[in-house]
Amino acid sequence: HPAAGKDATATTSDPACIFCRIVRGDLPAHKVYEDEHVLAFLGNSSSSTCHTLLIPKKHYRELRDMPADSMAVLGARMPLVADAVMSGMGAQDFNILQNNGHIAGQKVLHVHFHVIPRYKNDRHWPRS
Ligand code: DGP
Repeated sequence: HPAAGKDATATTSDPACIFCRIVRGDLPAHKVYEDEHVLAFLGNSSSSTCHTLLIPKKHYRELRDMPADSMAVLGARMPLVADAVMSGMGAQDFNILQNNGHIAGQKVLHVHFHVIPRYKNDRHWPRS
C-alpha cells in the first residue's frame, strides 16, 4: 500500500492547492467544523444547499495517499460533521461522496469527502 509507513505527522502543505489555502486562511470559506486534523467547509458549487467538504488539513492528493491514522481521524469526524450539517439545515438524510482522479470527477487534488444533505424530491443523486 503506497501510504503504508508514511509519517502522518509530517507537515505537508501545497502552496498552489486551493484547499491548503483555505486551511491556512489565505482563501475565505464558510467553516462548518474544524479541529487540529480536519476542516469542514461549504463547497462553492450551488448544486446542493450546504453541500459540505471534509478534508484533512495536510495535503494528500487522493484517498490512497492518506496514511491509515489520518484516515481514521477523518472517518471518526464524519458523523460529527454530518450531524452539524443536518441539524443546521433541518435535513435528516445525507450522502457521502468521494472522487479520486480526473475520470472519476475529482477536480481539486486535495482529498475531500462530500457531505451532501438530502432534501425530499431534491433529485440530487448522482450529481455532486
Ligand atoms: P470534486 O469534483 O470531487 O473535486 O469536488 C470539488 C469540490 O470543491 C466542489 O464541491 C466545489 C468545491 N470547490 C472548488 N473550489 C473551491 C473553492 O475555491 N472554495 C470552496 N469553498 N469550494 C471549492
